[in-house]
Amino acid sequence: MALSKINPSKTKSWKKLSAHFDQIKEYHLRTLFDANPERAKKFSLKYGDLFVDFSKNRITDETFELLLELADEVKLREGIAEYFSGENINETEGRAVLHTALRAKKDDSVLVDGENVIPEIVEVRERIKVFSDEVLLGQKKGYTGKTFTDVVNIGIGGSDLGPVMVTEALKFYKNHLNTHFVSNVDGDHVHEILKKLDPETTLFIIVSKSFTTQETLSNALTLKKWFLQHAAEKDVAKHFVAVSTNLEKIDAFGIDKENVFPMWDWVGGRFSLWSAVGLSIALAIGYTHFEELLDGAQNMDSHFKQAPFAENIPVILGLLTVWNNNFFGVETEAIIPYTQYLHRFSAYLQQGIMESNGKSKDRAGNTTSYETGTIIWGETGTNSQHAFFQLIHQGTKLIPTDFIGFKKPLHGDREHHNKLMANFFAQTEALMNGKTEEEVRSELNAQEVSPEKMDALVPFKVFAGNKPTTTLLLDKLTPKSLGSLIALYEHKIFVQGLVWNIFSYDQWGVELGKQLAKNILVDLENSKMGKHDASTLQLLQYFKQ
Ligand code: G6Q
Repeated sequence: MALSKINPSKTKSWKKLSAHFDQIKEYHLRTLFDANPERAKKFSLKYGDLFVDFSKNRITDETFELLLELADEVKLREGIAEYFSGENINETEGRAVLHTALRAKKDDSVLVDGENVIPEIVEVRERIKVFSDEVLLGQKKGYTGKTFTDVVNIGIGGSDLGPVMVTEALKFYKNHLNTHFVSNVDGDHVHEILKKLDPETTLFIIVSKSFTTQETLSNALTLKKWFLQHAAEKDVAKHFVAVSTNLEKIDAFGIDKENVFPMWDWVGGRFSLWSAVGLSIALAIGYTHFEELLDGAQNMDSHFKQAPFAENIPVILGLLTVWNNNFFGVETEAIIPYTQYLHRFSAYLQQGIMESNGKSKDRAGNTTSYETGTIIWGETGTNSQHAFFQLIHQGTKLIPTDFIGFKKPLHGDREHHNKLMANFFAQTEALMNGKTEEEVRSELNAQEVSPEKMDALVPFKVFAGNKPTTTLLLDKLTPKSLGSLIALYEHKIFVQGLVWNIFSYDQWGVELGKQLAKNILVDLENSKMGKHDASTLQLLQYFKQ
């Protein structure tokens, strides 16, 4: 079975949503809250230790009902069943999409081409456990008999962003190993990291699903060359590990078969941190924490699979994006975590969301007549308040924003945490309410500002408000809660892609640049120049001078 191929804009519910939008588009959130004292309660959900308040979105009861109708009409329920059961929903690559199987319970069964993949997954999990335990306990040693102190993950895109984001996010749980990430083919990146390493105590993990990625292979070769300036060829086996589906290519690199962790083509790179791609995570925080991360994701999977849509967090958040994107015409969404630990979270989600839903052909191959994937961006609060929040508050663009916060700080500093969270709540309140002319005038009055000055200042001090926000409040940043949070966004991606009738799990758009770069590299390394447009040719010649 394949995913439905229903043009959402032709459904009855979409048409109803359009008519409804015309009626309510000018409603102010203030008025909606005044009119219904139950609104906050009605538009909030709790699952485990995650509390989601989406009441500050520009919706009414009717919007909510119509969005749920849309989900039914585009056959979201059937789609979710296909997603989890290993159907080939990544049609253009002929693959299943099974990152959810990577965190499934041991006795679950998920069939790919008639074969249950769970036993293999469990076997690899066990190998990750044994390997990380041995490194952490000092049983695995480097070529001079010293225990490992540093781990370098060499990968890019999906083979880098997830591990970096999670190891940063869970730094509080970190052990004695230092983790480093080399991704950019910019030699300055790898050479900067090399300055911090000791060949005798460094473990290298080459992560590449295809094992053909130029950036990763170049960095891996540079690191191997550096290593061999200190050690012998036979020592490579002790210091280099690989995670890939391409076993032949790994063999040629000289990596010991024992040190090869498989992955599967039914796991997309950007969703692969739950597999052996997360080996650097297991090493950084220990296997038990890694398993808690998987557990948290598994919890969110159960919720997404089972909860009725009206109580289903990823479904609702996905539909809200559709509402904002396709009816309010918003182009971007900001994700603002109020914890420094999540400083790579938006960057990670930029790939997850934009590579998945940045498509303009529908599942039947037609150009979509409606907008699809939004632009994702963000930084941590409160820093972003002092940077770009001005535009969210008073700019001309409507930017729905997710605020992610935690009830408890990890280091227990309540004083700091209250200040941080006071800002967190203040922002969503300010974005919703804005500041009326009356409020501005009474404030200026209290400051005894002259009437002339007041008249001049008022227009600039008025905030329209009515900016949509969604608040996600968790208990504490733990491996488990992080796992749930990531899985929530993964499923939100699925919901949006399904509604928009696009294929979320391929990424053909990334290919063209890679192909051209190969040709241009030949031009850069040779005296003769290939065929290029006048601008590119001029730039290449200037670069080579
Ligand atoms: C993710 C993409 C992409 C991929 C990188 C690295 O979904 O497919 O970001 O992860 O291009 O690919 P390899 O793991 O094959 O080196």
